Amino acid sequence: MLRKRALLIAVIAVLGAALATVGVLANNDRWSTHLAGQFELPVAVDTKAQGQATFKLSDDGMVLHYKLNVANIQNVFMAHIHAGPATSTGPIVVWLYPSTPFPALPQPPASYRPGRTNGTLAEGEIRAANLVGPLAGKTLADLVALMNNGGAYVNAHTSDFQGANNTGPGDMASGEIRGNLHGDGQGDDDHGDHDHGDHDHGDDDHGEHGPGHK
Ligand SMILES: [Cu+2]
Repeated sequence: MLRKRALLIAVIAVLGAALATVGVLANNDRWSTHLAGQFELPVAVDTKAQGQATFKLSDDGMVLHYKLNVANIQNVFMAHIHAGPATSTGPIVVWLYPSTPFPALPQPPASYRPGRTNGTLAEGEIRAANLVGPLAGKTLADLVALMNNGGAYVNAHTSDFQGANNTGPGDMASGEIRGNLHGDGQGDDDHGDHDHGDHDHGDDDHGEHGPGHK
């Protein structure tokens, strides 16, 4: 009798967890991530640069509004959403900064910000037409599915446009700061949803301020 009851409790617990997971996946209309050098792959980047990216889906699911705030980043020139889990790198699926791909020439591109950037690097709207790479021709729902499943990350790239690439902070063309996207549930406020245990930053829970601002 006791065993049966224990089994029943276990089943209820598993069902509850499953339903809670489905609920979160179904209800996300906001996503965010904290970008830092420690999350870069294949090797972490020792940099003071940080970032915070936030995304909010319109009620009709056709427009994804985004904002990318950065702090203490040097020589930034592009930032993207990439497809890929936290454990690997993957292709670009959305251009965040600049909002459309730049041509190979001239170098450096118009988006180049030599020296330090603090504050909002990019803000705009993503529609299906903005999807590139493996998501080209797909719908925003396909991007949302990636973001819900831990399959998308934001990466910001830097360069001094001299000599070799990837020589250190301010010259990381492969990516200087990165953060894996996670769902923040649903709501219209900009506060309170950033209680995920894997984030150890304490001063940037409000979407209007870049991390590192006091
Ligand atoms: Cu990128």
